[in-house]
Amino acid sequence: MKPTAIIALVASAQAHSIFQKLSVNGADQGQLNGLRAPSSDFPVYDVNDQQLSCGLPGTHSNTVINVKAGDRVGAWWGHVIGGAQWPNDPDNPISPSHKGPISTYLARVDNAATASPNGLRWFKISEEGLDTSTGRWAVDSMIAAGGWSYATIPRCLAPGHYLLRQELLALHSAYNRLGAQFYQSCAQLNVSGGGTYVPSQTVSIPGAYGQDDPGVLIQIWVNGVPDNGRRPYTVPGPRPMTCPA
Ligand SMILES: *[C@@H]1O[C@H](CO)[C@@H](O)[C@H](O)[C@H]1NC(C)=O
Ligand SMILES: [Cu+2]
Repeated sequence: MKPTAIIALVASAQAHSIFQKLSVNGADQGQLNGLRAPSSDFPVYDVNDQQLSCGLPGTHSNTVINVKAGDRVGAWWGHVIGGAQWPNDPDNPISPSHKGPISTYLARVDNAATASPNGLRWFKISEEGLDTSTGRWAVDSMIAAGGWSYATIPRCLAPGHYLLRQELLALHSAYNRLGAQFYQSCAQLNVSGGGTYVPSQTVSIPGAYGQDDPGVLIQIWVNGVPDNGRRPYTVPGPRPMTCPA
């Protein structure tokens, strides 16, 4: 490999991110506790990759985190495991170049500590894309919140074990096919309280996205600004579930 190629690889590696910690109503649950998180900060590029479910290989906690329906859970993102790669790391929690949406999904499982992440029926509980009035992406909100990105466990949800999957989709190079970068980990939850609702509309992951979906293969740079020209951006996948009235 030529030295220039190595430098290019290192430069791109420095820009990635890992979801590696959970909070419940603001209470930090501890580094990698209750999580399945990649050890590498590299993304998944292929929407049909099995690792699109809970991310690249890494740690797998034995813990299941207790939450109540209606709780606000936070996912914490960092450049590498532990957060910053070095003091004043400008790419922690992620390089600001990595504009894009953040989505949170749940899937019912029998045992969140041991369930396979594949073959599950996922439903989305929250999404943030682009604010066309400000040009602000979900990733910008996450950086402004010190690496935290939040979702609320729906109040109507039936109790039981779930995997929670948060996905950050970086679109800065999404103008190339296979250029969009999917980052994700899963948290292992035991949901109590709540109601009886079990969403019937679900998707497979992988399976929910196509490589050429308009939210995956997209040029967000318009006149040198990564704001999609302030045109509406539709986050890939289904819309978030809503509780029955
Ligand atoms: C889930 O949480 C409920 C309520 O705290 C608890 O009673 C139950 O034992 C937990 N179940 C499992 C399998 O962890
Ligand atoms: Cu990156």
